[in-house]
Amino acid sequence: MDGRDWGKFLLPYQQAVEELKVKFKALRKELKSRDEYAPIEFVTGRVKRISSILEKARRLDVPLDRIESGIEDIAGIRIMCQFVDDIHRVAEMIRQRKDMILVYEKDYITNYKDSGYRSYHLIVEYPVQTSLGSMPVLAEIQIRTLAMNFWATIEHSLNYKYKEQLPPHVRERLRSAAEAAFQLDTEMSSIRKEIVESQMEFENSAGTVRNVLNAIQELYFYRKIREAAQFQLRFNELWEQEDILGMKNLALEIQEALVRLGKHEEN
Ligand code: 0O2
Ligand code: 0O2
Repeated sequence: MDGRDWGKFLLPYQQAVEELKVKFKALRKELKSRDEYAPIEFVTGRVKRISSILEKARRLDVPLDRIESGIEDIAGIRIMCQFVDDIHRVAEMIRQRKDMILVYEKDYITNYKDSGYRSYHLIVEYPVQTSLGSMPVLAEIQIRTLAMNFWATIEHSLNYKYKEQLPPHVRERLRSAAEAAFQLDTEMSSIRKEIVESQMEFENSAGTVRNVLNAIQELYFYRKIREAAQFQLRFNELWEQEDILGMKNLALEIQEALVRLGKHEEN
C-alpha cells in the first residue's frame, strides 16, 4: 500500500478548489451586475475522496506515484447554467483566462455517454501558490445545465447505491430519462429569448420601483409633503394596475420635479 501522506498531498488540491470556487462565484456576481443576466446559476466544488482516488487509479491502471498526472479530477469544480448556450459562453470565458491553462476538453454534450450522461468538461492546469513556490495542479471543470445536473446527481447516487451494478431495465430507463432531460433543455432553449427578456424586464421594473420610492422619500425629506403624497397616491395606483410604462413615466416626472426644486442637484 502507498505510504504517502494524503493530508499533505491533498492540500494544494483543496486550495485549488477553494480558490476556483471563489473565482467562479465572483465571475457570476460580476456578470450579473454587468449583464443583468448571469450564464452561471451556481458553482460547487469538491476534492475527490481518497477511496475514490484509489478506486479510479486501479480502474485506469494509474501507478500510485503518478496519480497527480493520471487522475485529472482530484480537484473538481462544477458550474451549473440555465441554458445549453450558456455552457459554451462559460467554456469560452475559461479558455480566455490567464490564471489557468486549458489542457483539453471533453464534449459530452455532443458526444453523450452511453449512460446518457451529458456535460462539458474542461481539464485545466491551475497554479497554486505555496510557500515553496508555484505548484501546478490539474482540475476538472464540469459545466452543465440544471437539467443535466438533476439527472447526473440522481444517476450518480443510484449507481453508488447499487455499486455500479444497475439492472439493465433500470439503465434503460435512466437513458430515456436523460433523453427527457435533453428534450427539456431543448424546449427551454427555444423559449430562452422570452425568458431572458422577462428577467431583464423584471430587473428593470424593480429598478424603476426603487427609483420612484427613493425619490418620494427625498421629497418628504425636503418637506415637499403635498407633492410627495400626490406622487405616492399615483404610485399606489400604478402599482395596483401593474402599469410598468406608467411607472417609468412617473419616475421621470418625479426626477424632473426634484430637479425643478433644485434640491436634487444640491446633493
Ligand atoms: P448561496 O447564496 O447560499 O446559494 P463553501 O462554504 O463556500 O466552502 P459552498 O460553495 O457553500 O462551500 O459549498 P458547495 O457544496 O461547493 O456549493 C454549494 C453552493 O451551491 C451553495 O451556494 C448552494 O446554495 C448552491 N446550490 C446547491 N444546490 C443548488 C441548487 O439546486 N440551486 C441553486 N441555485 N444553488 C444550489 P453558496 O455558495 O452557499 O451561496
Ligand atoms: P465523482 O467525484 O464521484 O463525480 P471515466 O470516464 O470515469 O473512466 P475519465 O475519463 O477520467 O474517467 O472521466 P470522465 O468520464 O471524463 O469524467 C469523470 C467525471 O464525470 C465523473 O467523476 C463524474 O463526475 C462525471 N461522469 C462521467 N460519466 C458519468 C455518468 O455516466 N454519470 C454521472 N452521474 N456522472 C458521470 P467520478 O469519477 O464519477 O467522480
